[in-house]
Amino acid sequence: MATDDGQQPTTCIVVGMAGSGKTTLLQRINAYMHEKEVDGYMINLDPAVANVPYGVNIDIRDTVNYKEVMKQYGLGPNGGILTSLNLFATRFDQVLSFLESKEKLENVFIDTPGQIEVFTWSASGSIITTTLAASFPTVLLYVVDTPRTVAPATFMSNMLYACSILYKSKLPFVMAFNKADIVDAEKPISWMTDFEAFQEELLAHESMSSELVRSMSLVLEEFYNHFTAVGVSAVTGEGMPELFEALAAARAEYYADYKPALDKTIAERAAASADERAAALARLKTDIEAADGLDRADPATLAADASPDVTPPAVSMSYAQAAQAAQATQPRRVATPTVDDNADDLEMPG
Ligand SMILES: Nc1nc2c(ncn2[C@@H]2O[C@H](COP(=O)(O)OP(=O)(O)O)[C@@H](O)[C@H]2O)c(=O)[nH]1
Ligand SMILES: [Mg+2]
Repeated sequence: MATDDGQQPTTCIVVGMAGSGKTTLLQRINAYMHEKEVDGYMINLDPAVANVPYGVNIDIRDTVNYKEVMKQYGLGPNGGILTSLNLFATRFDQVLSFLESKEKLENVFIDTPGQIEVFTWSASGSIITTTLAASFPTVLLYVVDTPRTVAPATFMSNMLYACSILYKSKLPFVMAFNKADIVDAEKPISWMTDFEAFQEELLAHESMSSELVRSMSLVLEEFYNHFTAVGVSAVTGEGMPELFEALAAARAEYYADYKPALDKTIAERAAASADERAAALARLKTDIEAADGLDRADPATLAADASPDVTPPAVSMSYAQAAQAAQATQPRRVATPTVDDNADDLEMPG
């Protein structure tokens, strides 16, 4: 099992629907880390954010100007954001080296573009996530807009989205029910463990989709076992200690489950490519031996080999006779002049 030597920072990628409060929550998290004297590092990957309200250490906006990208490539806002992220992903190895060179870092938080799918369903988002997860204990922090998730149907669609991200990334997952200052997060969180409570809520909100939501909730039961959910407020700061506890547990999960699986995949790939190399080498050796054999083997045997369906003639020939016969059937090598359109380039024998 991969062990945690405590040397690497927990890398937390913050995702969530637009307006769920990712950026504001990071501002709160940053303030909390300062207060607790925890070494943190903040990275902003949202090229379209007007103002980053926390002290950002690495900002995508310093590298790519998303408005310029829109103009240059004739793109709309979403295309501009995605292309900017793609451009940044090509340089992500530099970010990685930089993080690796930092000492004493405890936490790295990464803010992602407002529109969730720009990060979670893009090639660059996958590249950034897997690159980070290969080097650091990485955790996904999924931010939920709690006031918009208190109806069973919206709760379910948000959970389905989270579920798709969890299974796509396979990374340890923490769910932060944000804006707990507006709506108590306890109720939606309880729906994950208390099936009856969710059914009651469904009855109270009976609609056309109730049956579908009911069956979905059964399907998602297994998914709910895979993460911790905490109620937080980016505005009041409630739930911060619980959030950091959940992140620490997710870090442990990274070392217990994700890292060994990753190491196993890497080892399997290395073994597979070693096998491939060995097989290619064996093929090459056979080919060389066969070619070598062509020069030295008994021509009669060769003739038999060449047409295995034909029984070789039952005449006994001495090796010398056979060699002679074989020689006689060899086409004579005649030096033929090469014809080329460009006669000047031809080297004529003297
Ligand atoms: N009341 C309340 N509002 C919040 C909270 N977190 C974020 N907001 C508001 O939600 C809106 C969207 O927040 P933002 O951080 O930009 O969301 P993002 O798109 O996920 O980064 C802003 O108007 C924030 O002020 C919270 O915990 N409580
Ligand atoms: Mg934001």
